[in-house]
Amino acid sequence: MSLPTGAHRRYNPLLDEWVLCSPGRLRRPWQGQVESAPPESLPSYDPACYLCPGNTRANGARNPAYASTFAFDNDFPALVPGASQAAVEAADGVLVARTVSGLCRVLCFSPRHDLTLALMPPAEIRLVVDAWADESARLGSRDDVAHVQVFENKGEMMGCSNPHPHCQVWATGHVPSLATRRLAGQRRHFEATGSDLLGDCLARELADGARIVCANEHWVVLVPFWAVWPFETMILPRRKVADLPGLSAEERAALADALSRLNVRYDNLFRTSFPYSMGWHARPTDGAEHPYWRLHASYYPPLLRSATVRKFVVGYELTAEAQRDLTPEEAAERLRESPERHYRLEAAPR
Ligand code: H2U
Repeated sequence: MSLPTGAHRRYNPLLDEWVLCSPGRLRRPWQGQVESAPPESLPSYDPACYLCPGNTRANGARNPAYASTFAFDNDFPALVPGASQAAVEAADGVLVARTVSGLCRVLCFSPRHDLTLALMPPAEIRLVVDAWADESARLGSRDDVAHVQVFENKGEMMGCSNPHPHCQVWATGHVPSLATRRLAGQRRHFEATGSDLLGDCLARELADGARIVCANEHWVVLVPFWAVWPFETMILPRRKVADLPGLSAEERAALADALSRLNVRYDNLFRTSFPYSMGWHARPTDGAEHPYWRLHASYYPPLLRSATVRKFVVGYELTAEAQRDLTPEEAAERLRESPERHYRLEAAPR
């Protein structure tokens, strides 16, 4: 497909929205805010960390001396299970409020305080993949859970409260807003064409190649055609699988490889521990089949020009439409060219 070289809009069929793409605008000068770079090295154990093995958490509970992954109920959950509260719906024809219920979990990736997925070997990342799948299966099988969201905030810039490698899992009795839009987008395409939207996108991306970052036998990492964040990526399974528990042993091992390669490329891009929010988009567990749903993950990193200059979602973007300067094709090329050997391990023997 030959794309316009000047300003244009791209359609996101998953969320039914447009993004304004303004190639070349990155040439403008920047005299705005400069962030501080994260510390280059952390201790492998921090006695003051709430998530390190053997330490006491903020509510007084003690973590076990865990040796790989460790999951626990969030001590400050955003939602609590439904049985503990009365359901209330308030609506006056315009304003609506509804009681919601859910469960919140925290999952530590490693006992090591100083690691990130970019610095962990694929064999250890594989244990994280298994933990994501186990948490999703256990929470998703509950009658009072309609949707499970696995997400990771990494870096102070993304509001992460603790550098110890961890993610969160929120299970809710309702399907949240963005998942509802992803559902509608995939269903619309399925009803119109009989095939799955992300499978059709993947076929086009593999044929074109311009937005592919890296790939292996089971997974493809690409910059979405409609990406909003400068270095936003999506991880897609080659097989149409709806959720993390549905992944085979080989797919899980291959996912660990893909995650490692993507995270190393991210860190190498600006030679910094790359901040991001990421999340898995799995089929809702509301009991419906949703045959058009394909599992996918999104990475939303805020950095734009360097380790210390970020993109701000403000101005036109808050008031009119998402906008990007760097094209998705340029971003994919930069990530493709980014080495797969972590810059902090350059001196280490191979
Ligand atoms: P974030 O870094 O993404 O905020 O996740 C950390 C979570 O860990 C956060 O939701 C929880 C916070 O409530 N937490 C505990 O449950 N216990 C603690 O002792 C510290 C942090």
